[in-house]
Amino acid sequence: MKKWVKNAAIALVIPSLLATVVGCGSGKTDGGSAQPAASGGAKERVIKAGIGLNEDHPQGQGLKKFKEIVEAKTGGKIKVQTYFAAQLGDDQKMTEALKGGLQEITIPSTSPLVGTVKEYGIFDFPFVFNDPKEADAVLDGPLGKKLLDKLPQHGLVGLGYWENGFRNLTNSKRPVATADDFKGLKIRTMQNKVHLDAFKALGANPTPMAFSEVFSALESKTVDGQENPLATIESNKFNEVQPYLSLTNHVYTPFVFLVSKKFWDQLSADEKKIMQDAAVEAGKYQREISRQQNGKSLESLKAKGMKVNEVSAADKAKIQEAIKPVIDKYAKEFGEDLVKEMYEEVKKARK
Ligand code: TK8
Repeated sequence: MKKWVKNAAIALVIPSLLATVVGCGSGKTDGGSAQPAASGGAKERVIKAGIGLNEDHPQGQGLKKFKEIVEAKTGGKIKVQTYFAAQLGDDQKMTEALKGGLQEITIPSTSPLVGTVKEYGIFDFPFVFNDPKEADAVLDGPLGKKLLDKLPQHGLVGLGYWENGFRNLTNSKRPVATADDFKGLKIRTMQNKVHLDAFKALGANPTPMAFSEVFSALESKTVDGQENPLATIESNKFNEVQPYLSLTNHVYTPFVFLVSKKFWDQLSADEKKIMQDAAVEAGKYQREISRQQNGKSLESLKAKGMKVNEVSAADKAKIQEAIKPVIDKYAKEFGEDLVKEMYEEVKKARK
């Protein structure tokens, strides 16, 4: 082929090849899939908000409330596409997607976030809170903010805390009422080293696992049990594969409302205020329905045939004693001053 013809052919082909590579390679949204500013100035944006739990779960209800508020307050300029039940992946995968600017919002438990902000592990200590109002006071106070302030360096912005709730143990082997009853149980835990080490200290055999894999692991008996709040146990039908429910209430897990910093930094001050206020307002609503649902779920799970047992205060104290070395170890790792501050905040909230 004549040299000039070859060069002309290359000159024609390369730009379109480059456009293809750049187009599919980036995959990144530029702050939602922003459209040119529609009339009225503000940009139109379509953003992806994904969570791990079902639409009927209080977390799903809270996200729909958030969507409703944001779309109303922006006159539809910001459209929130909602994805439930880990359609976009589990907590850790969606959190990574936010860091990369591939997704705009997710609301994970704080436990799997310890790989990003290790200090969130203090909320995995057992029996820290006696009731949800104490948790609200600590999370919405200076300590909760101190931890939110650690997120931007990791490409994340935290707009506040919602409620996952008090965790209870289910399993397919036996009632668990004492520290000894945990011995030998294969228990699924969140991807969190405090939970892993605490269950090991009780003689259990813990396996860290993403939430969306839990039902099939229970059904196939890969694991004997798991632990989650009552609303989650019911919403994910764990009662169908877990005969025993033990009301351990061993840990209160918060959700943290996360926004991709790549997206957040593209927003105007007005857009940021709308998002922040909506996360707080929807969070208040979500906490309320979470507490109502947990009450209803206990009765419903009993009616569905789960064998429910309480755990006495004396036995909870023995459980706490058995895992004390684990808590002491992680208090050093997370910062003893921070742990001290948490217990002081709890004491203040109790008064
Ligand atoms: C849902 C999870 C879940 C958590 C777990 O995304 O993994 O057990 O309690 O609810 O965050």
